[in-house]
Amino acid sequence: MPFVPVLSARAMRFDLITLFPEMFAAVRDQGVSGRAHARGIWSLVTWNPRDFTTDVHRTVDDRPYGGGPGMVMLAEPLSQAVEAARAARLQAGADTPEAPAPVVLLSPAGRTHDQAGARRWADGTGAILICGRYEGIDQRFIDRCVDEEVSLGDFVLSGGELGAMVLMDSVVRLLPGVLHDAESAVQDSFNPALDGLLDSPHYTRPEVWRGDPVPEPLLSGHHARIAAWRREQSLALTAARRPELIERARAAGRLDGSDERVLEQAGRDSKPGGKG
Ligand code: 9WO
Repeated sequence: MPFVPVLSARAMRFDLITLFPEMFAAVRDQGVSGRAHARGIWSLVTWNPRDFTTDVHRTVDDRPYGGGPGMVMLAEPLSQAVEAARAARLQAGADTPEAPAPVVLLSPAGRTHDQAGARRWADGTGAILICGRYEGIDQRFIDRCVDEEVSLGDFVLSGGELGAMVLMDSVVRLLPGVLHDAESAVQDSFNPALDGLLDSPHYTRPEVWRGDPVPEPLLSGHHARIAAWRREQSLALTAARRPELIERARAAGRLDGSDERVLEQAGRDSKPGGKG
């Protein structure tokens, strides 16, 4: 009987096209993502467009056609860096010629990254992430070489690197074996167990801090009461801050009668003349 792998487990690999490779020490060496990297669960390789220039000045940018402030990244060094990354990924067996990793540009013009996106990325083999600098990137490189653009939100950064690190952190922590039980995604905001609601507040010692006590249910030792209190807190916080997430959870059939009663009461409490 021939062995036919259903889905071979490939280690996740990210290739970063960046003028500032040193920045990636933050995600590669620190915290949860750093530990997972040290254990070989994922890898990170940087490619500096400057190393693919051929002029004495190692030029990676030039003035914009049509005028305007700032400089624009040259297409050629970026393109050569991407080709080198793609070849190295195949060489390393990180992906196959049939299913090459996507080339992704971090840009405010992209589709907004979210937890569902992070879960999809966690099922893949990684990506070649393009980190822009200066005023922007020659559009011809984007048109020819970039498969998709991803945004972290409606703000502008000085470069794509921090965005790429945010993206990778959100993905790596979902890979099997990365989190211990103690820090498990089971209790995280946006974990399926929370039905898309915001997480309830957290407390640790001391029991009274500067006169403020820990909420009594958490000290009760009564697991059902604690779970009910946390659910109420999640529902009330989500209704107050992110009402669209309540709508989404309701539409997905994730709120039961008890949840709806909590929401009704929370709605009354938050209205003028209501309690609190
Ligand atoms: C900037 C930009 C602004 C408005 C509309 C589209 C845009 N694309 C870019 C762009 O690709 N800029 C490059 C990367 C070069 C300048 C610094 N860059 C950047 C990326 N700034 N901010 C981001 C970013 C990435 C992900 N999520 C939010 C912001």
